[in-house]
Amino acid sequence: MSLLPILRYPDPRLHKIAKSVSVFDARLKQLVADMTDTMYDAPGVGLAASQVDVHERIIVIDTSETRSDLKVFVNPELVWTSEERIVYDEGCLSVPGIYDGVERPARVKARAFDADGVVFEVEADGLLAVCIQHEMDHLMGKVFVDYLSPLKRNRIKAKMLKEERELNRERSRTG
Ligand code: K2U
Ligand code: ZN
Repeated sequence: MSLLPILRYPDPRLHKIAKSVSVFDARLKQLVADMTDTMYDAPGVGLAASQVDVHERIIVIDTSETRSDLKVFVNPELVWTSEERIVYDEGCLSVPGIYDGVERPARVKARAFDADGVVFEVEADGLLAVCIQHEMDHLMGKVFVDYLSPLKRNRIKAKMLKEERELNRERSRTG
């Protein structure tokens, strides 16, 4: 069980664009395992490699109630999105404590490779559709607060920076 540190907004590394994976090897499998441990521990229903400062196109998702339906997406792409759109109250492990409405296509079809390099497709609606799009945004260097108004985004940025300063003060105090 290896937990990876999750970057906190507005860390500029969250805006790096991830590169495609070209080698499906033991390193990739170990990274997927560590990302999976980190997601379940957070807890979250998804995690993109960008959030753990690895800028490769890798996502892990588990939106099941029983936390027993892990989906691994390597080099994911959206092959279809619905005209119908929904607004979902999104959060993000990189922006803890902040939730706000984001409008996205209600249903999507995604194509990706699993950790063994086998291609698959998934059709999704509801939370899974939102999560796939949210995580794929991360791989493009986009955080959900980028969809909010500049006023809201600046207030969130200030709040996160204040919390980071307080966290750093606490860390230096406790050593
Ligand atoms: O990218 C992340 O930080 C993981 C998100 C995924 C997510 C974002 C928006 C909407 C759905 C999923 C975290 O899981 S946010 C925490 C959370 C947990 C349960 C349900 C929704 C959000
Ligand atoms: Zn996120």
